[in-house]
Amino acid sequence: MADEVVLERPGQHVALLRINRPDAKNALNAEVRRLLAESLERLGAEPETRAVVLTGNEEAFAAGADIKDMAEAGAIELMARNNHLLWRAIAQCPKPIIAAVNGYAWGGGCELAMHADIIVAGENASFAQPEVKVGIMPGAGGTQRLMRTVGKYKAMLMLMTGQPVSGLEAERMGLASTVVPDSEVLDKAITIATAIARMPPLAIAQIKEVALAGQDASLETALMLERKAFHLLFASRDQKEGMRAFMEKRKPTYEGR
Ligand code: CO8
Repeated sequence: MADEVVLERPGQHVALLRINRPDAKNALNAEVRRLLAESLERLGAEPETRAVVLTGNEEAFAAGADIKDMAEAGAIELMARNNHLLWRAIAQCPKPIIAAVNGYAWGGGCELAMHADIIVAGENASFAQPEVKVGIMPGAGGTQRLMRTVGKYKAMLMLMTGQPVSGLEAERMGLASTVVPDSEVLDKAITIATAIARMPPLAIAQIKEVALAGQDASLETALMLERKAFHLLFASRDQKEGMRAFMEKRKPTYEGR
């Protein structure tokens, strides 16, 4: 059986993870979720990777959790699977993740996209939380991340009707960072990842950690987190290099130290 998550290296310091279950519209079965978590943990820890692009194929980013894997499961069995630990591994990846979305990003697929830091959507991509149509509700952060991303009224409409929104609508709603013609999605995501990979990695890591943690804290606490991280970066060589390069009118070289 071919690997259900494929790792490629499209450029220096950039990793590309491709979900590869074309016969099942990239539905997230246990193996895909395990491989995604494992890969992101590994990429998150290796210094040579500075940005990760996450994608599917032209038809589907991922059409949800695998319904066939859970249709007959009971509550205790689902609980014992401890899937949240795999999702947590994805959420806690310290490297920037750019989702390149074509086709269906439904259910767990939309939730997976919302684990990314940046979403590049194809015009005809389709984002939905259709769980309600099969008698359940989102279980991997969909209710919470969607509410925080697009606000109550857009979120409730999607959650309670299961109706999809296109890539164009998603971008207007703030559910995608940018929208491009379908054929340009992956290139655009790789271009963004490459640009981020040229930035000082410690600053990128602090931006990600503080921006995400601050979302769930009071403004005062979040501002304190920001201030501490800002001060901390002055201990890095890359801060000295960046500012000296500016003054010397040359390009900086960042080492992640
Ligand atoms: N699970 C399992 N198999 C799927 C899924 C899925 N989510 N989506 C598609 N497939 C399979 C189909 O069963 C079909 O397989 P087969 O050829 O063996 O019959 C194959 O992929 C191709 O699909 P279709 O023939 O249906 O293709 P269409 O182009 O006609 O339709 C759709 C594409 C519209 C995407 C359609 O497949 C569909 O509606 N899929 C289900 C979408 C859905 O309801 N997703 C939400 C699932 S629930 C969920 O995600 C809960 C998240 C909670 C996270 C917690 C983690 C456990």
